[in-house]
Amino acid sequence: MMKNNALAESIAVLDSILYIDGKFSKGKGSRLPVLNPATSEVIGHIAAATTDEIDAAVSAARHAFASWSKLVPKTRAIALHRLGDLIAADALNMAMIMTAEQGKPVNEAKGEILKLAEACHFYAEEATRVHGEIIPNDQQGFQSLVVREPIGVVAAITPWNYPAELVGWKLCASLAAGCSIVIKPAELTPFTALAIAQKCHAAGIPAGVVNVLTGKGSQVGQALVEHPQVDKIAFTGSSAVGLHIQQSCPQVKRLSLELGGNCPMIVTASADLDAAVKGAARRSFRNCGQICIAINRIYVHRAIYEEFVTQLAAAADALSVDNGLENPAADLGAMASAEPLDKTRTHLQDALVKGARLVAGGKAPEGIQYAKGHFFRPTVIADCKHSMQVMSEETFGPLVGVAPFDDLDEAISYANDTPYGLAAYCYAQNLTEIHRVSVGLDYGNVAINNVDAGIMNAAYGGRKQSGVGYEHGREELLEYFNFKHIRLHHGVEN
Ligand code: TAP
Repeated sequence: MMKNNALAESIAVLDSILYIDGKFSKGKGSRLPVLNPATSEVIGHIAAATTDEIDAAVSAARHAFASWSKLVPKTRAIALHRLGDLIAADALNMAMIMTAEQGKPVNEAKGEILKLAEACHFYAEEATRVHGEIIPNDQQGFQSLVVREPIGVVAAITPWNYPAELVGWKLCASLAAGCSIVIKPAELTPFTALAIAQKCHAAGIPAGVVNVLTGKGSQVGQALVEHPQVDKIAFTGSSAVGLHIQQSCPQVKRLSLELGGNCPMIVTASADLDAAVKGAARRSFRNCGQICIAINRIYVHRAIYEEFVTQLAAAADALSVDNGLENPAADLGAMASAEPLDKTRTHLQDALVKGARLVAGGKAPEGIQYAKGHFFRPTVIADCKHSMQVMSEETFGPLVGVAPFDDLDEAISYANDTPYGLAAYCYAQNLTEIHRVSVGLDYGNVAINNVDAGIMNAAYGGRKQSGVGYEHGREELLEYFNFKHIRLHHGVEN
Protein backbone atom coordinates (compact mmCIF):
# COMPACT_ATOMS: atom_id res chain seq x y z
CA MET A 1 0.00 0.00 0.00
CA MET A 2 1.27 3.45 -0.85
CA LYS A 3 1.70 5.53 2.33
CA ASN A 4 0.68 8.82 0.76
CA ASN A 5 -3.09 8.88 0.10
CA ALA A 6 -3.10 11.98 -2.09
CA LEU A 7 -0.39 10.47 -4.30
CA ALA A 8 -2.21 7.12 -4.47
CA GLU A 9 -5.36 8.96 -5.59
CA SER A 10 -3.48 10.95 -8.26
CA ILE A 11 -2.07 7.72 -9.68
CA ALA A 12 -5.41 5.86 -9.41
CA VAL A 13 -7.01 8.45 -11.71
CA LEU A 14 -4.32 7.72 -14.32
CA ASP A 15 -4.46 3.93 -13.96
CA SER A 16 -4.85 2.13 -17.33
CA ILE A 17 -5.81 5.41 -19.03
CA LEU A 18 -5.12 6.49 -22.61
CA TYR A 19 -5.60 10.05 -23.85
CA ILE A 20 -7.07 10.06 -27.34
CA ASP A 21 -8.87 12.86 -29.16
CA GLY A 22 -9.29 14.96 -26.01
CA LYS A 23 -10.75 12.10 -23.92
CA PHE A 24 -9.28 10.12 -21.04
CA SER A 25 -10.60 6.56 -21.09
CA LYS A 26 -9.58 3.12 -19.86
CA GLY A 27 -7.57 1.29 -22.49
CA LYS A 28 -8.98 -1.91 -23.96
CA GLY A 29 -5.67 -3.80 -24.09
CA SER A 30 -3.90 -6.04 -21.59
CA ARG A 31 -2.59 -4.53 -18.36
CA LEU A 32 1.08 -4.12 -17.44
CA PRO A 33 2.14 -3.28 -13.87
CA VAL A 34 4.05 -0.11 -12.97
CA LEU A 35 6.40 -0.45 -9.98
CA ASN A 36 7.92 1.93 -7.45
CA PRO A 37 11.64 1.16 -7.90
CA ALA A 38 12.39 2.06 -4.27
CA THR A 39 10.06 -0.64 -2.90
CA SER A 40 9.14 -2.87 -5.87
CA GLU A 41 5.50 -2.23 -4.91
CA VAL A 42 2.97 -2.14 -7.78
CA ILE A 43 1.65 1.44 -7.88
CA GLY A 44 -0.71 1.02 -10.81
CA HIS A 45 -1.10 -0.37 -14.31
CA ILE A 46 -0.93 0.75 -17.89
CA ALA A 47 -3.06 -0.52 -20.72
CA ALA A 48 -1.18 -1.76 -23.77
CA ALA A 49 -2.75 0.29 -26.58
CA THR A 50 -4.47 -1.90 -29.19
CA THR A 51 -4.15 -1.46 -32.94
CA ASP A 52 -7.56 0.25 -33.04
CA GLU A 53 -6.52 2.66 -30.27
CA ILE A 54 -3.24 3.46 -32.03
CA ASP A 55 -5.15 4.16 -35.26
CA ALA A 56 -7.68 6.30 -33.36
CA ALA A 57 -4.92 8.42 -31.78
CA VAL A 58 -3.08 8.95 -35.07
CA SER A 59 -6.30 9.77 -36.90
CA ALA A 60 -7.33 12.24 -34.16
CA ALA A 61 -3.91 13.87 -34.46
CA ARG A 62 -4.24 14.02 -38.27
CA HIS A 63 -7.68 15.62 -38.01
CA ALA A 64 -6.57 18.13 -35.33
CA PHE A 65 -3.47 19.06 -37.33
CA ALA A 66 -5.63 20.59 -40.06
CA SER A 67 -6.94 23.32 -37.76
CA TRP A 68 -4.11 23.60 -35.18
CA SER A 69 -1.54 24.27 -37.90
CA LYS A 70 -3.66 27.10 -39.31
CA LEU A 71 -4.03 29.05 -36.05
CA VAL A 72 -2.04 32.24 -35.79
CA PRO A 73 1.15 31.43 -33.84
CA LYS A 74 0.13 33.78 -31.06
CA THR A 75 -2.91 31.62 -30.28
CA ARG A 76 -0.71 28.54 -29.98
CA ALA A 77 1.70 30.57 -27.84
CA ILE A 78 -1.08 31.55 -25.44
CA ALA A 79 -2.04 27.87 -25.04
CA LEU A 80 1.59 26.93 -24.32
CA HIS A 81 1.94 29.71 -21.74
CA ARG A 82 -1.23 28.43 -20.05
CA LEU A 83 0.20 24.92 -20.06
CA GLY A 84 3.44 26.12 -18.47
CA ASP A 85 1.54 27.96 -15.75
CA LEU A 86 -0.63 24.92 -14.93
CA ILE A 87 2.38 22.62 -14.78
CA ALA A 88 4.34 24.98 -12.51
CA ALA A 89 1.33 25.40 -10.20
CA ASP A 90 1.07 21.63 -9.67
CA ALA A 91 4.80 20.89 -9.66
CA LEU A 92 4.95 19.09 -6.32
CA ASN A 93 2.10 16.70 -7.10
CA MET A 94 3.57 15.92 -10.54
CA ALA A 95 7.01 15.46 -8.99
CA MET A 96 5.68 12.91 -6.53
CA ILE A 97 4.06 10.93 -9.35
CA MET A 98 7.44 10.93 -11.10
CA THR A 99 9.33 9.83 -8.00
CA ALA A 100 6.86 7.01 -7.36
CA GLU A 101 7.50 5.52 -10.81
CA GLN A 102 11.11 6.57 -11.52
CA GLY A 103 12.87 6.74 -8.16
CA LYS A 104 14.62 10.14 -8.24
CA PRO A 105 14.12 12.20 -5.05
CA VAL A 106 11.10 14.51 -5.03
CA ASN A 107 13.13 17.75 -4.94
CA GLU A 108 15.03 16.69 -8.04
CA ALA A 109 11.80 15.59 -9.75
CA LYS A 110 10.21 18.95 -8.91
CA GLY A 111 13.16 20.71 -10.54
CA GLU A 112 12.52 18.68 -13.68
CA ILE A 113 8.81 19.59 -13.70
CA LEU A 114 9.69 23.27 -13.36
CA LYS A 115 12.11 22.97 -16.27
CA LEU A 116 9.27 21.49 -18.31
CA ALA A 117 7.19 24.57 -17.44
CA GLU A 118 10.13 26.72 -18.59
CA ALA A 119 10.18 24.81 -21.90
CA CYS A 120 6.47 25.61 -22.40
CA HIS A 121 7.18 29.33 -21.99
CA PHE A 122 10.33 29.24 -24.13
CA TYR A 123 8.58 27.56 -27.07
CA ALA A 124 5.51 29.76 -26.62
CA GLU A 125 7.79 32.71 -27.31
CA GLU A 126 9.65 30.97 -30.14
CA ALA A 127 6.30 30.16 -31.81
CA THR A 128 5.80 33.83 -32.59
CA ARG A 129 9.27 34.29 -34.07
CA VAL A 130 9.15 31.79 -36.93
CA HIS A 131 9.97 33.56 -40.14
CA GLY A 132 11.14 32.74 -43.64
CA GLU A 133 13.54 34.27 -46.15
CA ILE A 134 13.44 36.15 -49.41
CA ILE A 135 16.14 34.80 -51.72
CA PRO A 136 17.80 36.76 -54.58
CA ASN A 137 16.99 35.30 -58.00
CA ASP A 138 19.07 34.72 -61.11
CA GLN A 139 16.57 36.52 -63.38
CA GLN A 140 14.74 39.84 -63.23
CA GLY A 141 11.04 39.73 -62.31
CA PHE A 142 11.24 36.80 -59.92
CA GLN A 143 11.15 36.55 -56.18
CA SER A 144 11.76 33.43 -54.10
CA LEU A 145 10.19 33.00 -50.70
CA VAL A 146 11.34 30.22 -48.41
CA VAL A 147 8.62 29.62 -45.83
CA ARG A 148 8.30 27.11 -43.01
CA GLU A 149 5.32 24.82 -42.66
CA PRO A 150 4.67 22.37 -39.81
CA ILE A 151 5.49 18.75 -40.69
CA GLY A 152 2.21 17.18 -39.55
CA VAL A 153 1.67 14.34 -37.07
CA VAL A 154 4.62 13.66 -34.75
CA ALA A 155 5.09 10.44 -32.78
CA ALA A 156 7.21 11.09 -29.67
CA ILE A 157 8.83 7.99 -28.17
CA THR A 158 10.59 8.66 -24.88
CA PRO A 159 12.72 6.93 -22.21
CA TRP A 160 12.29 6.72 -18.44
CA ASN A 161 15.21 8.73 -17.09
CA TYR A 162 13.66 12.21 -17.56
CA PRO A 163 9.96 11.35 -17.86
CA ALA A 164 8.78 14.98 -17.98
CA GLU A 165 11.47 16.89 -19.87
CA LEU A 166 12.00 14.35 -22.63
CA VAL A 167 8.28 14.29 -23.36
CA GLY A 168 8.06 18.05 -22.84
CA TRP A 169 10.71 19.25 -25.27
CA LYS A 170 9.06 17.33 -28.11
CA LEU A 171 5.59 18.37 -27.03
CA CYS A 172 6.40 22.07 -26.72
CA ALA A 173 8.33 22.35 -29.98
CA SER A 174 5.67 20.36 -31.88
CA LEU A 175 2.84 22.48 -30.57
CA ALA A 176 4.70 25.73 -31.15
CA ALA A 177 5.41 24.75 -34.76
CA GLY A 178 1.77 23.79 -35.40
CA CYS A 179 2.21 19.99 -35.39
CA SER A 180 0.00 17.55 -33.51
CA ILE A 181 1.54 14.76 -31.45
CA VAL A 182 1.05 11.19 -30.26
CA ILE A 183 3.25 10.44 -27.23
CA LYS A 184 4.43 6.94 -26.29
CA PRO A 185 6.22 7.22 -22.92
CA ALA A 186 8.45 4.49 -21.50
CA GLU A 187 6.64 1.56 -19.97
CA LEU A 188 8.41 2.26 -16.64
CA THR A 189 7.26 5.91 -16.37
CA PRO A 190 3.85 6.37 -18.01
CA PHE A 191 2.06 8.33 -15.30
CA THR A 192 4.17 11.49 -15.64
CA ALA A 193 3.24 11.64 -19.34
CA LEU A 194 -0.44 11.10 -18.52
CA ALA A 195 -0.24 13.83 -15.86
CA ILE A 196 1.16 16.15 -18.56
CA ALA A 197 -1.81 15.19 -20.76
CA GLN A 198 -4.14 16.23 -17.91
CA LYS A 199 -2.50 19.65 -17.95
CA CYS A 200 -2.80 19.91 -21.77
CA HIS A 201 -6.50 19.13 -21.38
CA ALA A 202 -6.92 21.72 -18.61
CA ALA A 203 -5.02 24.29 -20.70
CA GLY A 204 -7.68 23.96 -23.40
CA ILE A 205 -5.39 22.53 -26.07
CA PRO A 206 -7.92 21.31 -28.66
CA ALA A 207 -8.93 17.64 -28.84
CA GLY A 208 -6.55 15.47 -30.86
CA VAL A 209 -3.62 17.90 -30.82
CA VAL A 210 -2.03 15.90 -27.97
CA ASN A 211 -2.58 12.16 -27.49
CA VAL A 212 -0.88 9.69 -25.12
CA LEU A 213 -0.66 5.96 -25.77
CA THR A 214 0.90 3.53 -23.32
CA GLY A 215 2.33 0.05 -23.86
CA LYS A 216 5.51 -1.69 -24.86
CA GLY A 217 7.95 0.04 -27.15
CA SER A 218 8.39 -3.03 -29.31
CA GLN A 219 4.63 -3.05 -30.00
CA VAL A 220 3.06 0.40 -29.55
CA GLY A 221 6.25 2.35 -30.32
CA GLN A 222 7.00 0.17 -33.34
CA ALA A 223 3.41 0.55 -34.61
CA LEU A 224 3.85 4.34 -34.53
CA VAL A 225 7.17 4.06 -36.37
CA GLU A 226 5.45 2.01 -39.08
CA HIS A 227 2.23 4.02 -39.22
CA PRO A 228 1.75 5.62 -42.66
CA GLN A 229 -0.08 8.63 -41.16
CA VAL A 230 2.82 9.56 -38.83
CA ASP A 231 5.03 12.16 -40.52
CA LYS A 232 7.87 12.37 -38.02
CA ILE A 233 9.38 10.25 -35.25
CA ALA A 234 10.97 12.20 -32.39
CA PHE A 235 12.81 9.55 -30.42
CA THR A 236 14.98 9.66 -27.32
CA GLY A 237 16.44 6.40 -26.07
CA SER A 238 19.24 3.93 -26.54
CA SER A 239 21.44 3.88 -29.64
CA ALA A 240 20.38 0.28 -30.32
CA VAL A 241 16.65 1.10 -30.42
CA GLY A 242 17.33 4.34 -32.34
CA LEU A 243 19.20 2.40 -35.03
CA HIS A 244 16.44 -0.21 -35.10
CA ILE A 245 13.85 2.55 -35.64
CA GLN A 246 15.90 4.05 -38.47
CA GLN A 247 16.27 0.64 -40.13
CA SER A 248 12.69 -0.54 -39.63
CA CYS A 249 10.87 2.61 -40.70
CA PRO A 250 8.94 1.43 -43.78
CA GLN A 251 8.24 4.87 -45.28
CA VAL A 252 10.40 7.91 -45.79
CA LYS A 253 9.69 10.12 -42.77
CA ARG A 254 11.50 12.68 -40.70
CA LEU A 255 13.47 11.27 -37.78
CA SER A 256 15.20 12.91 -34.87
CA LEU A 257 17.16 10.50 -32.72
CA GLU A 258 18.59 11.57 -29.36
CA LEU A 259 20.58 8.51 -28.29
CA GLY A 260 23.07 7.13 -25.82
CA GLY A 261 26.44 8.44 -24.73
CA ASN A 262 29.62 7.62 -22.90
CA CYS A 263 30.73 11.04 -21.78
CA PRO A 264 34.35 11.86 -20.90
CA MET A 265 35.73 14.54 -18.63
CA ILE A 266 39.29 15.85 -18.91
CA VAL A 267 40.94 17.51 -15.90
CA THR A 268 44.22 19.21 -16.76
CA ALA A 269 47.01 20.17 -14.37
CA SER A 270 45.86 23.82 -14.49
CA ALA A 271 42.31 22.99 -13.31
CA ASP A 272 40.68 24.34 -10.18
CA LEU A 273 40.75 20.98 -8.39
CA ASP A 274 37.91 21.66 -5.95
CA ALA A 275 35.60 22.82 -8.74
CA ALA A 276 36.53 19.82 -10.88
CA VAL A 277 35.76 17.37 -8.06
CA LYS A 278 32.46 19.09 -7.32
CA GLY A 279 31.49 19.01 -11.00
CA ALA A 280 32.54 15.38 -11.39
CA ALA A 281 30.54 14.25 -8.35
CA ARG A 282 27.45 16.09 -9.56
CA ARG A 283 27.44 14.96 -13.18
CA SER A 284 28.53 11.37 -12.49
CA PHE A 285 25.91 10.63 -9.86
CA ARG A 286 22.89 12.90 -10.33
CA ASN A 287 19.80 10.81 -11.13
CA CYS A 288 21.99 7.81 -10.21
CA GLY A 289 24.05 8.41 -13.36
CA GLN A 290 20.98 7.59 -15.47
CA ILE A 291 21.59 10.58 -17.73
CA CYS A 292 22.61 10.46 -21.35
CA ILE A 293 25.16 13.19 -20.56
CA ALA A 294 26.40 11.62 -17.30
CA ILE A 295 30.17 11.56 -16.86
CA ASN A 296 31.22 7.94 -17.38
CA ARG A 297 35.00 8.35 -17.37
CA ILE A 298 37.48 10.97 -16.20
CA TYR A 299 41.02 11.55 -17.50
CA VAL A 300 43.12 13.45 -14.94
CA HIS A 301 46.63 14.84 -15.41
CA ARG A 302 49.07 12.70 -13.46
CA ALA A 303 50.34 15.69 -11.43
CA ILE A 304 46.98 15.99 -9.63
CA TYR A 305 45.65 12.46 -10.20
CA GLU A 306 45.93 10.97 -6.69
CA GLU A 307 44.58 14.12 -5.04
CA PHE A 308 41.63 14.16 -7.45
CA VAL A 309 40.85 10.47 -6.84
CA THR A 310 40.97 10.94 -3.06
CA GLN A 311 38.70 13.99 -3.16
CA LEU A 312 36.22 12.45 -5.62
CA ALA A 313 35.97 9.32 -3.45
CA ALA A 314 35.23 11.49 -0.41
CA ALA A 315 32.61 13.49 -2.36
CA ALA A 316 30.94 10.25 -3.49
CA ASP A 317 30.96 8.84 0.05
CA ALA A 318 29.31 12.04 1.31
CA LEU A 319 26.27 11.66 -0.98
CA SER A 320 23.08 10.33 0.59
CA VAL A 321 21.04 7.52 -0.98
CA ASP A 322 17.42 7.09 0.07
CA ASN A 323 13.80 6.47 -0.87
CA GLY A 324 13.06 9.64 -2.85
CA LEU A 325 9.44 9.92 -1.65
CA GLU A 326 10.35 9.61 2.02
CA ASN A 327 13.47 11.76 1.80
CA PRO A 328 12.79 14.41 -0.87
CA ALA A 329 16.19 16.02 -0.35
CA ALA A 330 18.27 12.84 -0.76
CA ASP A 331 21.14 13.14 -3.26
CA LEU A 332 20.31 9.84 -4.97
CA GLY A 333 17.10 7.83 -4.98
CA ALA A 334 16.51 4.32 -6.27
CA MET A 335 17.60 3.40 -9.78
CA ALA A 336 14.64 3.08 -12.13
CA SER A 337 14.70 -0.71 -12.51
CA ALA A 338 16.83 -3.82 -12.10
CA GLU A 339 18.24 -3.48 -15.63
CA PRO A 340 20.50 -0.40 -15.21
CA LEU A 341 21.52 -1.68 -11.77
CA ASP A 342 22.60 -5.03 -13.26
CA LYS A 343 24.56 -3.22 -15.98
CA THR A 344 26.29 -1.07 -13.35
CA ARG A 345 27.35 -4.17 -11.42
CA THR A 346 28.54 -5.82 -14.65
CA HIS A 347 30.67 -2.80 -15.64
CA LEU A 348 32.08 -2.57 -12.12
CA GLN A 349 32.98 -6.25 -12.07
CA ASP A 350 34.57 -6.04 -15.53
CA ALA A 351 36.76 -3.13 -14.38
CA LEU A 352 37.79 -4.80 -11.12
CA VAL A 353 38.73 -8.03 -12.90
CA LYS A 354 40.86 -5.97 -15.32
CA GLY A 355 42.73 -4.25 -12.47
CA ALA A 356 40.74 -1.13 -11.50
CA ARG A 357 40.96 0.10 -7.88
CA LEU A 358 37.66 0.57 -6.02
CA VAL A 359 37.87 3.78 -3.98
CA ALA A 360 34.20 4.53 -3.14
CA GLY A 361 30.89 2.67 -3.13
CA GLY A 362 30.75 -0.61 -5.00
CA LYS A 363 27.69 -1.95 -3.22
CA ALA A 364 24.09 -1.29 -2.26
CA PRO A 365 23.53 0.82 0.86
CA GLU A 366 22.97 -1.29 3.96
CA GLY A 367 19.63 -1.39 5.77
CA ILE A 368 16.26 -3.09 5.63
CA GLN A 369 14.74 -0.01 3.95
CA TYR A 370 16.86 -0.67 0.84
CA ALA A 371 16.22 -4.41 0.63
CA LYS A 372 13.43 -4.36 -1.96
CA GLY A 373 14.54 -1.38 -4.04
CA HIS A 374 17.15 -0.88 -6.78
CA PHE A 375 19.68 1.08 -4.74
CA PHE A 376 23.43 1.41 -5.28
CA ARG A 377 26.06 3.61 -3.64
CA PRO A 378 27.85 6.14 -5.87
CA THR A 379 30.95 4.29 -7.01
CA VAL A 380 34.39 5.52 -8.07
CA ILE A 381 37.03 3.27 -9.60
CA ALA A 382 40.58 4.47 -10.25
CA ASP A 383 43.45 3.32 -12.50
CA CYS A 384 41.04 2.46 -15.31
CA LYS A 385 42.14 1.26 -18.75
CA HIS A 386 40.50 1.96 -22.08
CA SER A 387 39.72 -1.75 -22.49
CA MET A 388 37.28 -1.64 -19.56
CA GLN A 389 33.57 -1.42 -20.40
CA VAL A 390 33.11 1.65 -18.18
CA MET A 391 35.59 3.58 -20.35
CA SER A 392 33.83 2.97 -23.69
CA GLU A 393 30.26 1.74 -23.16
CA GLU A 394 27.31 3.58 -21.62
CA THR A 395 26.85 2.39 -18.01
CA PHE A 396 23.76 4.45 -17.15
CA GLY A 397 24.38 3.97 -13.44
CA PRO A 398 26.22 5.57 -10.49
CA LEU A 399 29.67 4.40 -11.58
CA VAL A 400 32.59 6.47 -12.85
CA GLY A 401 36.04 5.35 -13.98
CA VAL A 402 39.16 7.52 -13.52
CA ALA A 403 42.45 7.24 -15.41
CA PRO A 404 45.68 9.31 -15.33
CA PHE A 405 47.16 10.99 -18.43
CA ASP A 406 50.50 12.63 -19.20
CA ASP A 407 49.84 14.15 -22.61
CA LEU A 408 46.72 16.23 -23.38
CA ASP A 409 46.48 15.04 -27.01
CA GLU A 410 46.45 11.46 -25.77
CA ALA A 411 43.60 12.29 -23.33
CA ILE A 412 41.61 13.96 -26.14
CA SER A 413 42.19 10.96 -28.37
CA TYR A 414 40.93 8.54 -25.69
CA ALA A 415 37.98 10.84 -25.03
CA ASN A 416 37.01 10.65 -28.72
CA ASP A 417 37.62 6.92 -29.06
CA THR A 418 34.07 5.56 -28.58
CA PRO A 419 31.11 5.26 -30.94
CA TYR A 420 29.41 8.12 -29.09
CA GLY A 421 29.50 11.91 -29.40
CA LEU A 422 26.93 13.43 -27.06
CA ALA A 423 28.62 15.50 -24.33
CA ALA A 424 32.12 16.01 -22.96
CA TYR A 425 33.53 18.04 -20.11
CA CYS A 426 36.81 19.71 -19.25
CA TYR A 427 38.22 21.54 -16.26
CA ALA A 428 41.25 23.70 -17.03
CA GLN A 429 42.36 27.27 -16.44
CA ASN A 430 45.05 27.50 -19.07
CA LEU A 431 43.54 29.14 -22.16
CA THR A 432 45.63 27.16 -24.61
CA GLU A 433 44.49 23.89 -23.02
CA ILE A 434 40.87 25.06 -23.05
CA HIS A 435 41.11 25.88 -26.75
CA ARG A 436 42.81 22.59 -27.65
CA VAL A 437 40.18 20.60 -25.79
CA SER A 438 37.18 22.59 -27.11
CA VAL A 439 38.32 22.16 -30.70
CA GLY A 440 39.58 18.59 -30.30
CA LEU A 441 36.54 16.96 -28.70
CA ASP A 442 34.23 15.38 -31.30
CA TYR A 443 31.03 15.98 -29.34
CA GLY A 444 27.76 17.85 -29.86
CA ASN A 445 28.03 19.50 -26.42
CA VAL A 446 31.24 20.53 -24.67
CA ALA A 447 31.10 22.10 -21.20
CA ILE A 448 34.25 23.79 -19.87
CA ASN A 449 34.60 24.45 -16.14
CA ASN A 450 30.96 23.49 -15.60
CA VAL A 451 28.90 20.33 -16.00
CA ASP A 452 25.60 21.65 -17.32
CA ALA A 453 25.97 20.86 -20.99
CA GLY A 454 22.36 21.63 -21.89
CA ILE A 455 20.49 24.91 -21.54
CA MET A 456 17.04 25.64 -22.94
CA ASN A 457 18.03 28.16 -25.60
CA ALA A 458 21.11 26.46 -27.11
CA ALA A 459 21.00 23.54 -29.58
CA TYR A 460 21.47 20.17 -27.90
CA GLY A 461 22.26 17.08 -29.95
CA GLY A 462 24.64 14.19 -30.41
CA ARG A 463 27.07 13.03 -33.07
CA LYS A 464 28.05 9.56 -34.33
CA GLN A 465 25.94 6.88 -32.56
CA SER A 466 24.55 9.52 -30.17
CA GLY A 467 22.02 10.60 -32.73
CA VAL A 468 20.83 13.02 -35.37
CA GLY A 469 18.83 16.21 -34.93
CA TYR A 470 18.59 18.73 -32.11
CA GLU A 471 16.50 19.51 -29.09
CA HIS A 472 16.46 22.84 -27.22
CA GLY A 473 16.85 26.22 -28.83
CA ARG A 474 15.53 27.49 -32.16
CA GLU A 475 17.18 24.46 -33.77
CA GLU A 476 14.69 22.10 -32.14
CA LEU A 477 11.78 24.14 -33.44
CA LEU A 478 13.18 23.84 -36.97
CA GLU A 479 13.05 20.03 -36.62
CA TYR A 480 9.23 20.30 -36.75
CA PHE A 481 9.01 22.28 -40.00
CA ASN A 482 9.23 21.53 -43.69
CA PHE A 483 10.71 24.32 -45.77
CA LYS A 484 8.81 25.38 -48.87
CA HIS A 485 10.34 27.41 -51.71
CA ILE A 486 7.77 29.57 -53.50
CA ARG A 487 9.28 31.01 -56.71
CA LEU A 488 7.07 33.83 -57.82
CA HIS A 489 7.18 35.49 -61.26
CA HIS A 490 5.79 38.94 -60.67
CA GLY A 491 7.27 40.38 -63.87
CA VAL A 492 8.54 43.65 -62.40
CA GLU A 493 12.01 44.50 -63.69
CA ASN A 494 14.21 46.72 -61.54
P1 TAP B 1 15.16 2.47 -24.88
O1 TAP B 1 15.12 1.09 -24.37
O2 TAP B 1 15.80 2.71 -26.20
O3 TAP B 1 13.62 2.96 -24.90
C1 TAP B 1 13.28 4.27 -25.28
C2 TAP B 1 11.84 4.29 -25.74
O4 TAP B 1 11.72 3.51 -26.93
C3 TAP B 1 10.86 3.66 -24.74
O5 TAP B 1 9.64 4.33 -24.79
C4 TAP B 1 10.71 2.26 -25.31
O6 TAP B 1 9.50 1.67 -24.91
C5 TAP B 1 10.71 2.55 -26.79
N1 TAP B 1 11.00 1.41 -27.66
C6 TAP B 1 11.64 0.26 -27.37
N2 TAP B 1 11.68 -0.53 -28.47
C7 TAP B 1 11.07 0.14 -29.46
C8 TAP B 1 10.79 -0.15 -30.83
N3 TAP B 1 11.15 -1.31 -31.41
N4 TAP B 1 10.12 0.76 -31.57
C9 TAP B 1 9.75 1.94 -31.02
N5 TAP B 1 9.96 2.26 -29.74
C10 TAP B 1 10.63 1.38 -28.96
O7 TAP B 1 15.86 3.45 -23.87
P2 TAP B 1 15.67 3.56 -22.29
O8 TAP B 1 16.31 2.40 -21.66
O9 TAP B 1 14.23 3.84 -22.01
O10 TAP B 1 16.47 4.89 -21.98
C11 TAP B 1 17.82 4.95 -21.76
C12 TAP B 1 18.57 5.36 -23.01
O11 TAP B 1 18.10 6.63 -23.45
C13 TAP B 1 20.06 5.56 -22.74
O12 TAP B 1 20.79 4.98 -23.78
C14 TAP B 1 20.22 7.07 -22.74
O13 TAP B 1 21.50 7.53 -23.08
C15 TAP B 1 19.20 7.48 -23.75
N6 TAP B 1 18.86 8.88 -23.57
C16 TAP B 1 19.33 9.80 -24.46
C17 TAP B 1 19.06 11.15 -24.26
C18 TAP B 1 19.56 12.15 -25.26
S1 TAP B 1 18.94 13.64 -25.21
N7 TAP B 1 20.45 11.85 -26.15
C19 TAP B 1 18.33 11.57 -23.16
C20 TAP B 1 17.88 10.60 -22.26
C21 TAP B 1 18.14 9.25 -22.48
P3 TAP B 1 9.41 0.75 -23.56
O14 TAP B 1 10.27 1.35 -22.55
O15 TAP B 1 7.98 0.85 -23.21
O16 TAP B 1 9.80 -0.59 -24.00
